[in-house]
Amino acid sequence: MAYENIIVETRDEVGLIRLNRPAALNALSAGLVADVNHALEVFEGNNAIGAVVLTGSDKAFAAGADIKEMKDLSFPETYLEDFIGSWDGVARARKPVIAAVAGYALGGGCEFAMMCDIVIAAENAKFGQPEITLGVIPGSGGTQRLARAIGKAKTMDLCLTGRLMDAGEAERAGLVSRVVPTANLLDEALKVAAQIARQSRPAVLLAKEAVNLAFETSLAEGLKAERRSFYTLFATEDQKEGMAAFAEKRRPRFKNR
Ligand code: CO8
Repeated sequence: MAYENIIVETRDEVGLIRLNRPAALNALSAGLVADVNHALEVFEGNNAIGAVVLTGSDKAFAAGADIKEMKDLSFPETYLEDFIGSWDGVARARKPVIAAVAGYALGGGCEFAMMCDIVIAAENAKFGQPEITLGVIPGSGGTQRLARAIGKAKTMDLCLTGRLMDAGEAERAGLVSRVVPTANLLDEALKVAAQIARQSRPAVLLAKEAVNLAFETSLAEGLKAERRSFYTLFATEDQKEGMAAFAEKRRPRFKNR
């Protein structure tokens, strides 16, 4: 399907979504978010796809929600219509989504990246929650997911001053898992996604669910759920195959993919 605001491709078992509003530095408009949600739903329903990469351009992953589109909205229009209520499709994906971030990831762009499961940053990446400089605050995780990812001190600093954080600081703070040369960003992200897509799908989905639970439940409940999922995977052929392959010193051939 052709989209107006994104480019969608598949690379073997990996789905690739590129944000594509270059004139607006990939600012997140309602149309762009609807396109991303739709493309993700298609990948979710496609058994041939095991992981998704979400990326932008070398200059911008996304420079935030589209300020020109929202500047004249009133409180009732935002609240009663829940203006960004459906903008968390990325966070609702069950398959792993990897953000490949080059350039600006600001405001909703940073929040979009944080909805992904792994964030890989190019050396030129810049993260920030500059909403305060527009007279508002983050609206989709910039105070919540960011605080869980990098702690209170830096989250307060970023949200209250609106300053940007470079890739090195973002990696040290724990927001991104790896920093790579800008020219290699997409290849590295696709490699990581392909590696995930090769694993047993039930194990991948349960691993993602279990890690996410760590941010939503008590340690005791999280450990119980983790153990239950661990035991459950012994009901899969892939567990037999994975452990047999180890014992036989060969690569596993997982079927549930
Ligand atoms: N919205 C609309 N247009 C934008 C945006 C944006 N967020 N960012 C950039 N643009 C446009 C510019 O207006 C400009 O358009 P034009 O050529 O027509 O004037 C074009 O993109 C290029 O931008 P600049 O000329 O400003 O490029 P620079 O390289 O000089 O500067 C910056 C790049 C620093 C990124 C600068 O563009 C900037 O500060 N942008 C705004 C960043 C920002 O404040 N983002 C937060 C927005 S609020 C928000 O995200 C709320 C989130 C709500 C929840 C979202 C859920 C996912």
